[in-house]
Amino acid sequence: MNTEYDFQDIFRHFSIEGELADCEHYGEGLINETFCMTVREKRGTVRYILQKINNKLFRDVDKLMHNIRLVTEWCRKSVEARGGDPMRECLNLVLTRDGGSYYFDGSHYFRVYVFIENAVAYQSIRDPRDFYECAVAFGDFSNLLSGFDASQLYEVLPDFHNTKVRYQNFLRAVEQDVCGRRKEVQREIDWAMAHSDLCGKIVDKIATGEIPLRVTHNDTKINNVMIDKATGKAVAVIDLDTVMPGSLCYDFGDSIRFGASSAAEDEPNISKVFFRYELYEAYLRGYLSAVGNTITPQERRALPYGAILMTYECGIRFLTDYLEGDVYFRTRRAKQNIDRTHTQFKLVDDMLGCLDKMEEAAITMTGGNVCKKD
Ligand code: ADP
Ligand code: GN1
Ligand code: MG
Repeated sequence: MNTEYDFQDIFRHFSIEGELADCEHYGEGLINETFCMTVREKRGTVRYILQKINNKLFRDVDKLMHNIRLVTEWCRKSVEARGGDPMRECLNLVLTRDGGSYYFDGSHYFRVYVFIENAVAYQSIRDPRDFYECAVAFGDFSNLLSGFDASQLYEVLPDFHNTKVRYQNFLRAVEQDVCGRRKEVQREIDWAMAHSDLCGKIVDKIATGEIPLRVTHNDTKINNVMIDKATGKAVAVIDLDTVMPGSLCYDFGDSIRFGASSAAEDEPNISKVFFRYELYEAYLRGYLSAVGNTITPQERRALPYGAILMTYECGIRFLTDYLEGDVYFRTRRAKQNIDRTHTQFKLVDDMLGCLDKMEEAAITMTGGNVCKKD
């Protein structure tokens, strides 16, 4: 048993009837500290996920857990209503003995989830089928939550995908140039400025109500999807720390940003980086097969812009961070944030180059709520 924390004491605060037999580090998450608890219960040996919440990033744990509690409760009811397995197809919080969603031991915050057995969260996409399954998982997540009133959620990371605000932050970093790096990245700054018309493409539509606010996950990577070990099919979406009100196009777009690239996010050799259109189509197909009929025609049309914007936004965030001295994104080598900026901007260029084709596919592909061309 790991002895970093008093796990027996932590365990006793959660409503689990049994005896804690073991508790060890688990998984490869980078944000929280995750453990697997093995518990001897009447029904046999049962595993649970215990997480020490990263309260440096998520400073208001009450708000964070308010979001997670509401979303997991809603998902469980939706899965039950469709005759699915609510202990497997969504995250389930185990409450504390006094009905709370987390336990504070005086210095750390802990929460417990039911362990989703016989499933794996892969770190990278092994083949296009994984990417398709990732799309099914996030499409289904949106579908399960389509009736949920997103205004009940707190914005735990305010303006997370407000591209206009991100652009203002970028301009401020250019202006202040605290590290004297501005000259070195003038070409990248010029590129970002020349594409600033992108910023309002979704934010403005949310403001006018043309695109609805929904529950968004905001970290739609493959390692946040549990995939069934035997069938290779998506089981559930995990890691709900960043659930917030947002546009469905953001979640779709962020998956495309990370998954439909030919190379790593920080690939230094830009000639290796290009947008893999066929993976975009695979994701679109999976997403539309699962998202259901609540996706609106306006949202379908905006899916390609979701991908472009998430990539542009990430690019300007990397560039901002470089200008500010690499203070936000973890770097292992000098200029890593410049390499990251380059890959994102190259992908945006590629996507803009095939925007018509991307839009055509988003509008005409079957699944979801089919819509007509303008
Ligand atoms: P982080 O926010 O640090 O990325 P995650 O919530 O994604 O943390 O969890 C880290 C890892 O723990 C996941 O990649 C997965 O392997 C495992 N994990 C998380 N929740 C569960 C669960 N309910 N059942 C099984 N494994 C889980
Ligand atoms: C951060 O650390 P990770 O990979 O979960 C960032 C995302 C970026 C991503 C780029 C909370 O996510 O928004 O897209 O880096 N998460 C936060 O690699 O800022
Ligand atoms: Mg994770």
